[in-house]
Amino acid sequence: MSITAKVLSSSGAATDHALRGDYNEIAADYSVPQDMSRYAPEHHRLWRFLFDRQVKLAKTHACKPFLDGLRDLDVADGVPDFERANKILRKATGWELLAVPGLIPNDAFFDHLAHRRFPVSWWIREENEIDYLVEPDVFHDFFGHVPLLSHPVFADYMQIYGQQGVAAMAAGEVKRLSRLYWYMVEFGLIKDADGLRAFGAGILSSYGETRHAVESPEAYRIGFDLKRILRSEYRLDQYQAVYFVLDDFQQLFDASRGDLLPIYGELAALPDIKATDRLAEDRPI
Ligand code: HBI
Ligand code: FE
Repeated sequence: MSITAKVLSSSGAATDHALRGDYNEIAADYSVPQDMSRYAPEHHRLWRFLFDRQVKLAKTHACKPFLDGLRDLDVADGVPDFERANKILRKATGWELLAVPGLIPNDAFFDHLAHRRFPVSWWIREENEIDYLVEPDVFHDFFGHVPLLSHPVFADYMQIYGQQGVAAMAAGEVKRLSRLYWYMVEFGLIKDADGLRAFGAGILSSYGETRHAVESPEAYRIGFDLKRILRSEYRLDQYQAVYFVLDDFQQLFDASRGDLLPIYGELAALPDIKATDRLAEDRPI
């Protein structure tokens, strides 16, 4: 099997087309060097366009730890140099970034997280796909995911998630656990001192979804519930129908740290919940 076929079959990838990245020069852990000379002026210009548009909106729509982390990274000028960011991250929480060609298989992805390494796609999207792309690029991965890695509790949560991923693979429960990544790390909301704010990377790297998730009366927002999340299907190609809202990151960490096998066992007897379902026991926010 080719490398990209292996990645596609085991990454939970949302794609039915060939992967964009070049997987020919990867190391055993799927990393590649981030060669800054590969970025042309138009790539930096596109980063600045996305960055400026998103940072304005984030000021009123993102939670404070995200904004603090983003400010400390100081990446307004162009596609960030991961080594420079690593100096900041290592000092803050011990995390580091590693460049990858795109999606990587689940086992490699979970192993990196379990060791406090976050894989970041090095390439940036094209001008004609500013608002929607299928695979994660450097703007999604870096702007969306990296700022919160400097928050101590969220940083610990991401490592726990990687460890849970390794355990879920052994138990054949990756599909269920992936819903936790989706509804929290990608599409999570939090209620903080400023009100309802976003922290998920899928939200905060998207102009449209940031407004939809935080402002839209059509969005269904309910209190965090681990079992409800693990049972809930999700949408790949539309804004989410439901968002889960944390009280704080400690709540997420506490719910996710124990042995999840008994919970998977309990949920096996229950039906999945459709992405658009609204249940009587939900706690609307
Ligand atoms: N690879 N680069 C990359 N980024 C991801 O977010 C990612 C991945 N491989 C697998 C994967 N995600 C999923 O396993 C999880 O999100 C559950
Ligand atoms: Fe992501």
